[in-house]
Amino acid sequence: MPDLLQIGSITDAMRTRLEAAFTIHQLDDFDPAKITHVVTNGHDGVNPDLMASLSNLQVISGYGVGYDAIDANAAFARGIKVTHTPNVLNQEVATTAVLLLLACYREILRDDAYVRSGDWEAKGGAPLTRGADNQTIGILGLGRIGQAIADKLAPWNPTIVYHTRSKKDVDYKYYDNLTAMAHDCDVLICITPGGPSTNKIVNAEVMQALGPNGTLINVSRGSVVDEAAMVDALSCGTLGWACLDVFEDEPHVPQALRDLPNTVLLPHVGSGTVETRAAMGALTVDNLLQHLKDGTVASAVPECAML
Ligand code: NAP
Ligand code: 8YV
Repeated sequence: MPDLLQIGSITDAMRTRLEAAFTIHQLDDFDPAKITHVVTNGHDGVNPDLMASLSNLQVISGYGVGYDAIDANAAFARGIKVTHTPNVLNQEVATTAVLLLLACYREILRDDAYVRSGDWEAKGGAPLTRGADNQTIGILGLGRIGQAIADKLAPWNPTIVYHTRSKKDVDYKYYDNLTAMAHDCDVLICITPGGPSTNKIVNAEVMQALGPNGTLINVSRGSVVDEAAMVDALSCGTLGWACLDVFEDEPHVPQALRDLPNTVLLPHVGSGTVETRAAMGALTVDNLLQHLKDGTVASAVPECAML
């Protein structure tokens, strides 16, 4: 059987299907020259030195749509197919973004604590919250998931605007300048890929433009937002609120961010339901098994689509 290198954890369902077709190796026990296939995830990716050492590598199958932890251009140059799991997680990640927005506006965490602590009985009704209807919501990255977020927000009657590098064929207002868009928004939702082109594009200037009444939601990658600048902006009130599923150095979240009351923090669970992770796992394995069968893959990343 061909030799597969496993990087990071895989689910039992994935293991069962993979064991029937591959000899699975762990990182502490493999012969680099024998490995033809790799299974990994969005967080671990493949270290460049490791990739260089796998002289017979043919496929890297990523469990997740984001592949910023894999050098897809280097893989393409060697004829290695990189695959990912687009579309099957669009609705789940969009739900997470909407959940964060609503939790923040309606102070769900504060009010839950208000009931549990006995403050309701002791002090009377909780302070009022912000209404989430009729907001201007800027989407940074109107791709598969960004569009699903826009669709899912419709019942709250938002004005959707967006920023991407290229204008899309949609009716929403397009901004070619992120700071200008942030200035006009109540909420900025980040859902671009990570990597060099988006590194810290949500900087101090963008957050200042979003302003003291603004809410920043990041469900993309921690690298997209300047985390230190965000802590400063939230601490001194130049940015109102932040709702974060992703961080610069996961799973380490700066203590300053944890101590702030104007944040909602999640442990990178945008796609983290049983149903969606099962669909992602199935596609991750499908790509590997299809390659064994006929040399093709089901969902290559764009850089490797021509291979
Ligand atoms: P996609 O369909 O490729 O959409 C990406 C969008 O970002 C496109 O509209 C693209 O438009 C825009 N974009 C790319 N680079 C940009 C830049 N430098 N400046 C501005 N806009 C840029 O990807 P997707 O499937 O929606 O996934 C998006 C990302 O979400 C993933 O790559 C991943 O990092 C993240 N994600 C997170 C979770 C989670 O658990 N939190 C789960 C799934 C995905 P242009 O090319 O025109 O710029
Ligand atoms: C995964 C993600 O949890 O798909 C992505 O890009 O960020 C998440 O769905 C991550 O890839 C870890 O596997």
